[in-house]
Amino acid sequence: MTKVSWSGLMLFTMLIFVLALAACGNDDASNEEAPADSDATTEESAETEESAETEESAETEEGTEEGTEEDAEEGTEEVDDGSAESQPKVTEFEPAFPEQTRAPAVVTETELNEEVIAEGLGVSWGMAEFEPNRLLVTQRDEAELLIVNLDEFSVSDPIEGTPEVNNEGQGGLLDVAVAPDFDESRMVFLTYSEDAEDGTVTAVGKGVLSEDETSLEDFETFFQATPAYAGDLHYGGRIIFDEDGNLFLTTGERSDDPIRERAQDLDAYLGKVIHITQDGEAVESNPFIEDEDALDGIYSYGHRNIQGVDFHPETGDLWIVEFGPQAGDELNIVEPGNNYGWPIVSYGIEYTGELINGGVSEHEAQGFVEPRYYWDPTSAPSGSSFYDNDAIPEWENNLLIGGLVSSYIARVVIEDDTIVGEERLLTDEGERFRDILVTEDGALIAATDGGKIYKISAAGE
Ligand SMILES: [Ca+2]
Repeated sequence: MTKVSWSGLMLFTMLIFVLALAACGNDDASNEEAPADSDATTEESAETEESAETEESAETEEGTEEGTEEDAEEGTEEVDDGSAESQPKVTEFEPAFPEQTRAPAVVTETELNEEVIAEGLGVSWGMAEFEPNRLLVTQRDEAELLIVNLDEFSVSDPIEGTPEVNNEGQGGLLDVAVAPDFDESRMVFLTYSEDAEDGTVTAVGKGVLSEDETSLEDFETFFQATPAYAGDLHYGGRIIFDEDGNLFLTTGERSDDPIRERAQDLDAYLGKVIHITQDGEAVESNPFIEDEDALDGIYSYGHRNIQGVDFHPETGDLWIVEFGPQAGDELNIVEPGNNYGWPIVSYGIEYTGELINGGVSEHEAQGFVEPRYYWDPTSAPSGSSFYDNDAIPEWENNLLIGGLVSSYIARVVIEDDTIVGEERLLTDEGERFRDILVTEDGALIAATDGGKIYKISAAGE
């Protein structure tokens, strides 16, 4: 045996040791997350606590994806294919084009500062920067709206006047956005799940933030994504303003079979991107406005559960992030009238392991739009934001995406609508990253289900 192979063996042994240390670090993080009154002492029981903390009914992302991750840890070896992903694929599908999944791993070279701005909060589902370094932050389960000050590390009392919500399952107070003319109008927009006849709906409403910032005045619901359904999963719920001051609202298809098939129907607002005015009217240029059988507010369809939305800073394209089934999470560019294929095609499979619709993954061959990217295994990608700032120049036009079950923030590098690189940030925190925001100063703000708000900025900024 030569010296070279011995040193190789030594390196291998050291690598195993380092990996073991890293794994211990993750365990510690998970345990810290267990509620204080829990007797959880192992990672497994900590995860059980966490599942119970979510909702027993949440059989999809929130429940089963955690199970999937556990299975992967127990039963499989890590793979190194040059991508940011270390776990093997769950499905046997092939991508439609090579860059559609597992982009090459990239690493940020800028030195970064990482701070915890706040902790002990609930699930902060949505955030909006309404003044420099001051955020409106929703609390999903408590249906509260708070102000978080990034300079003072302070959190306000709940703002009064927020809507009644149905907070069962994945429901509650969801996203927040401020009107483009907020400085004059002080208008705040919220999305939430609310009770309606025969079930619950995703709703949008608005109210005026009082001068003393303690209440929303004259709050009213102005749009409901009908039909109502008696379930508590897949509300979608992201909103963003376009340059004309109209709103894009995302919905989910309410998860269950067969209601999820309504994602394909143009007479239902389930599984859609919706384009409406600030009063809830359909935007006149919408693609199905001339179609008498279609709902006028529909912009695109065939979506599963859209959890992230932002405009590309250069192209102006609307990029969305949607929860797939097991291993089929998608990044899509939304264009009017397009059909994105759910639940007829998917790069994922059911959480039971069954194939979806017999196992058809190719979108284009079936007449649907191919996702620009997908994750296998599951990432559970949530809130997302493009980076459009000089503070970290190498991140320019990258998309930053919070991951729930995956417990990382994905940074994807895009060239001509193609994903050419992926990096995973804050991988050692053991947190489910629910929403992402880039401040006017160019800091990356990330809110977690574990009640923390992180700030990542260039060192020296
Ligand atoms: Ca799709």
